[in-house]
Amino acid sequence: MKNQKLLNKALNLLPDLVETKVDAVQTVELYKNDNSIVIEQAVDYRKRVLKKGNRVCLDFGNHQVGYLTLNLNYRGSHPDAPVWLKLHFAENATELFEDGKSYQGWICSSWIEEEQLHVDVVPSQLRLPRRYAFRYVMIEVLDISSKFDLVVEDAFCTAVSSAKDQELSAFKAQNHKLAKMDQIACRTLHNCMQQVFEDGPKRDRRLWMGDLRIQALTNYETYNNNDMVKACLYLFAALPMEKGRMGACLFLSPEPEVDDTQMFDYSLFFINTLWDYYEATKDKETLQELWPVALRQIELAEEQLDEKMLVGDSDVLGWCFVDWNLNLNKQASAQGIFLYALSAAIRIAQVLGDVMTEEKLAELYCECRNAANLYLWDGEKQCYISGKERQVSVASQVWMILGEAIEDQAAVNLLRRVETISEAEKMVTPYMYHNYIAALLLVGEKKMALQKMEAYWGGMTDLGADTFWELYNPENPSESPYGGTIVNSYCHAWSCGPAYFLRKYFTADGSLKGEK
Ligand code: RAM
Repeated sequence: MKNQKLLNKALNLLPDLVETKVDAVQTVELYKNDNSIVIEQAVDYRKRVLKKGNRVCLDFGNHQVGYLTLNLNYRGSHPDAPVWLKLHFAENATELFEDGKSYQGWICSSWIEEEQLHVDVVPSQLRLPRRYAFRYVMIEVLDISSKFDLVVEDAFCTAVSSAKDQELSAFKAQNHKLAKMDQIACRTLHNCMQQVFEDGPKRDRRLWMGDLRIQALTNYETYNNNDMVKACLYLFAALPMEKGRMGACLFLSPEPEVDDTQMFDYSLFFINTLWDYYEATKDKETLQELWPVALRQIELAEEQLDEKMLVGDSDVLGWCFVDWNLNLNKQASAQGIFLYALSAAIRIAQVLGDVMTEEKLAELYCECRNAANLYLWDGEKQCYISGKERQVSVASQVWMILGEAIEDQAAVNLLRRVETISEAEKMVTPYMYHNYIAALLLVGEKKMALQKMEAYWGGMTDLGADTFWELYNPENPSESPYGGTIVNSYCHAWSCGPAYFLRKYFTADGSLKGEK
């Protein structure tokens, strides 16, 4: 199954990591006031002598991904027993108020960034072997001999990323707020750029196809590490699942291997990501070499169409991600995503001069587009519906627009109309919001795109985000698809889109660049 030739290409293109030493910038105390968290500067950690039960919280000033080192010393008698420490790392201050032990959700609790360890020798330097994603570290002395006290004399993080800040393209935002949004988005991408584009450095720390599409787009406007995108495309192509299906995500260690998860939408996004890569680089050789892999995804998706040329309902479709709104019916979104992938495939076939395939794909596109408009359009509600229950959702409209099942003024009207349909299922991830903003821009609704971006990503900024999150539902900020926010990721690459949108579409004078 594994294609060693493609794999070697991928491995040779993987970037090196850059290490940066980051000191803890201050010591803080955190407490809750009603529902909000108050963070106050506290006595410098170096000046504290820690006894049993004492805690000290270090603030590293911004979101970091790396390895923590603590220089430990003591006051009093020679240490006559080990020091028993608990360390709690937090990307977001809220994590420090959650109890890892009470988490009962479906995703593994081992993602919770807590450690307990014994230090036998003090003074000593403690370098934690595991990489963490954090801004804050709470150090708690669980037990220590009464004959001595612990002093943390120095604390620093060896931060790692393959993104080089000196290579970040310059950008002048329209105003201070947007500049901040861009900066947070860039930091999000930066911290997810490790050996591959990770989805989140706290969790799952791996390469996912759906996340890669957005990261790659943002990368072209920011760090421009195009070889890294190429490496990721080759990794996916080299490590297919059965019948050549693209896996939804893959692991690098101990050996590169595809996960056993497949998703209808993520397999197809390989095609769009390949096309975007070609548009950014004009690297035709890669386009040519990976074209068969891309085309195979269309063939496999086509097998899932029914006699009406419709993608099946959620119960037969298998996993199609779309969003973490767990009520969402995915059928209409999947149909739109298929159209979206098909149109990228048609463009690839054109560039490669593969006329026969181009014609076949164009025919398939028309059939699927007609089916969407015939069977999934509700004439009364004047919007797309999804599944047997005829569910209305924002996601369905967005993907039909991105798949160009509906265009021009009709598409503009549709996006405005769906806002007024109260029962319409909403979006809960920056991932789906990204696609929503893309749809608004595609239909020329730039003002609304900017407003929505300001309201949504700005909402996270107002809540103190240093990096943008995996999930943010303005109506329920403590939502989690995992049965507990303690495993949510607060630096999640699929939310780095503002840097892409602002840089590609909005200049400092407010005009629209690169309009489609
Ligand atoms: C989350 C992952 C990743 C995403 C999948 C579908 O669990 O972190 O970002 O692509 O869901």
